[in-house]
Amino acid sequence: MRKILHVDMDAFFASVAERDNPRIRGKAVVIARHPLETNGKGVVSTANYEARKFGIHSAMSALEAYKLCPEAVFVREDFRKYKAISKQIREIFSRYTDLIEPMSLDEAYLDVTENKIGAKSAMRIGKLIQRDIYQELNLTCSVGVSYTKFLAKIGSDFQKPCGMTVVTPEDAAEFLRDLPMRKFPFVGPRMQEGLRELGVEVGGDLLRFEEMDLIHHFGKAGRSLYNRARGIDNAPVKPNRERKSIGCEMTYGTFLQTREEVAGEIAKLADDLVFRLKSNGKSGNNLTLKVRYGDFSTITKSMTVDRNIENIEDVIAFSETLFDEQFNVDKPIRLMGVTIKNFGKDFLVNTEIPYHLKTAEEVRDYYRGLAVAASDD
Ligand code: TTP
Ligand code: MG
Repeated sequence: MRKILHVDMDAFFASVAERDNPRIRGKAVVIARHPLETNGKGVVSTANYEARKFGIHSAMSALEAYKLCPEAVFVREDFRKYKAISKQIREIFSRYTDLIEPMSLDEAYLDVTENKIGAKSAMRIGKLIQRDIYQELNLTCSVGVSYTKFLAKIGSDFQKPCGMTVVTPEDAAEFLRDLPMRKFPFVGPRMQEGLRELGVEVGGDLLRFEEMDLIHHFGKAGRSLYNRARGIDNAPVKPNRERKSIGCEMTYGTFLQTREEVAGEIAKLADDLVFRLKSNGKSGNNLTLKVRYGDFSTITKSMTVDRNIENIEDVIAFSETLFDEQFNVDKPIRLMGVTIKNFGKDFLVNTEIPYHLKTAEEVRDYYRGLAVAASDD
């Protein structure tokens, strides 16, 4: 039986901001540029627990957050700092095991079945890690302890902040039975919607389905859902994976048939992708668009541009440019994916978003200009 921990920092960016600025401690803290500085643009990365009491959360528009709590302190992201802290956290993990799989700046899986301090109890290691992180970095984290990665991940989210949740093989079935689908890792809003249409609200509802049914509805993700609902997940903790690319893709149960639908889905993919890029501290200057048509023919096209792609506006504009040049909706589309590679060294020097552009056409022309300039040389 494996012993796996999932460690996730509490309100990570916001806790760092509070730690490093005593004047804002105890206040509602929102990580975003102040909407009054950006003409109401911008999105909340995260908020501290005080701000969450007002209903503020990640991915909400900064303007909406401001309306919910005008007194909130808005703090800009500082990815360089997060990266440095993330390294310190990993150093703490490495005191206990070398089997560490960082998932983002603020979370990692650890396999502690065999560990460097010869501890029998994974919970004990979880507590030691919480202690070290608190004493040395002045930050708190929550820990999930289980025999699979996905249960450990659910566990770390189960009681936050400063929580520890243990899910044993004996408890797993009961634990999953009443768990709402939104708490299942890797079940995004769209899959949740699909599941809701099938009458699946909690883990236990999944037990009614055959594996083939779920594969039919959700592709590969359906298979892992089938297994996970039964507490099965053999995925190993893979240490030190140095990623060469970061991407995300989506399979459409209902094929995309119009250019408007494509635009809508590109926007969603861009949102997911930029979040993954940021949480990995990466940006790159090559964007690849993959399209699989209804007849399963699959085409990927990529473009290299003159700077690192790291904001949603860039990803949308370059994806749309590629789409219009290389693809069409003559055949219905069953899958789209966007990937960024060629990671730059000077990542996360924020490229300025062209706020001066007003209409969608202006924005598109602006990016087309950049793309053309890049492909000329
Ligand atoms: P999370 O672990 O999802 O959130 P959190 O650490 O802020 O809060 P929690 O206590 O619930 O774990 O994400 C880690 C960091 O990633 C978060 O501090 C900010 C960033 N982030 C974004 O930039 N955008 C997002 O939509 C989310 C969810 C997180
Ligand atoms: Mg977190």
